[in-house]
Amino acid sequence: MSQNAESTAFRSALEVIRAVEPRVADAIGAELTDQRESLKLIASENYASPATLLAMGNWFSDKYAEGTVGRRFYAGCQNVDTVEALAAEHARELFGAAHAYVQPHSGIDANLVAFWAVLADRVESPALKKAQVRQVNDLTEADWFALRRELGNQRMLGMSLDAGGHLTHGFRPNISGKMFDQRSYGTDPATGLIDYDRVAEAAREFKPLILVGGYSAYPRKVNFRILREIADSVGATFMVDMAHFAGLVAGKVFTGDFDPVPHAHIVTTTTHKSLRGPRGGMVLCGPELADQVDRGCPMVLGGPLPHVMAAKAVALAEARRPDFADYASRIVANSQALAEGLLRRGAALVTGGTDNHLVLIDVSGYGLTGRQAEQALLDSGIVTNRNSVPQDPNGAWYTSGIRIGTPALTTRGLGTAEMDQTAELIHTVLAQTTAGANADGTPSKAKYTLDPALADKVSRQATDLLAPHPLYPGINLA
Ligand code: DSN
Repeated sequence: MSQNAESTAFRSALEVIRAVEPRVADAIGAELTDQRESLKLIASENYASPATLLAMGNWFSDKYAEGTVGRRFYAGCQNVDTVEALAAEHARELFGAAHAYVQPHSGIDANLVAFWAVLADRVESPALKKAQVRQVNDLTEADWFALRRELGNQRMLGMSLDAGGHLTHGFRPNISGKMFDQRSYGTDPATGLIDYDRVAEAAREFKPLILVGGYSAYPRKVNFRILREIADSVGATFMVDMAHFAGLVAGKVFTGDFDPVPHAHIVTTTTHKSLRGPRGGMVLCGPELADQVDRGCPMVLGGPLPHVMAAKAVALAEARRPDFADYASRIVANSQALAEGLLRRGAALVTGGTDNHLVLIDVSGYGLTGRQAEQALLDSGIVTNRNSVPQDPNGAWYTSGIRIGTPALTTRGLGTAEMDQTAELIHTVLAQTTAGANADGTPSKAKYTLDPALADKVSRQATDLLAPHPLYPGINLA
């Protein structure tokens, strides 16, 4: 691929946009500059390839395509069929799954599709059976009442939010917490690790319909074989949300007991995190759940986004190349180097380290809340996000943690030596930041003091660290 082609493509696109609304063209250009200049350590973000980005900016966006490949509710979907079938084929091959549904617009959507598929498959309800065989109009008022009661009484067991679980695994701020009677399993307070015996105990007591594995802030591998055994022992469906670590599964860093696909009944993911594709979601499952999963649209999804499915096909093709496995193993090497660098400088890490793409710093050791730490780091050119730690005394808004991840910097080409320098920058900022006070003298969870000269110095050091690894080196918008 000539660098010239990439530059020409993006420059021309911006020129066309600028002719209509220059402020949008300017914002797009500014976003590239900002991303190029910041040390991006948000564990759920990455940089998609130019081919993936370009696959989204076209007339596929104009097409309605409800239904599935070859069975649409709209005419003229032959080209959408091509890209959706390609994305699904790449996903099946990449993950060794029997079935892939690539329409979900996001991770939440993918989880909703999966929840609905499991409910439809598992809930014993004559009314639901009628509804499923397209006799919806035959349902009486009493049937509907029974249907709502039966669906509304189902149980879900997922990882607790402060231990690293995700909102969509049955927590109140998300619809899943309103749909399901939810209980959660935490981590061992001494080690920060999942205690599988406790999960089994909780499953025996609670008898969930769905056991959910997966996380958004747990820095360790999860043994999905054991979780499947627990699910089987109580007759639960085992669902894994691998949104955060899908790239590590695709890149064969997580294999055997740590690969969810052979163990779970149903697996959901986003496509834009460690998998490095476009923003979107996906569901993988065996043949038993495939029909229900394919009803995702219009059951819970709006019309599929063909332009994003085209980009998923491109990104998944990229992830099937041998160099993606190398990328995935470098993500983890970098994460471990970052963890070691922080530990050596005295930081406290949840679980004492990492074996995936993320590190969770307990910043209470620096006398800070997560919010204070996040802002001080941002002032210094380091983009992270605050996150709860297990049994967090500061709640989900202020938190006591900072979550950092390496997928994005690894895409840029930074390696383990630079991770040690990154650890030095993070530690310097956190050690030099002091918590502030409210007007009445009580400790503030948001205010902080950091010498602006130090923040500037760290910002410059971060820029120097990035300089040998330009982001999108093939794209010159000037
Ligand atoms: N918002 C994503 C994250 O940052 O982990 C998960 O949905």
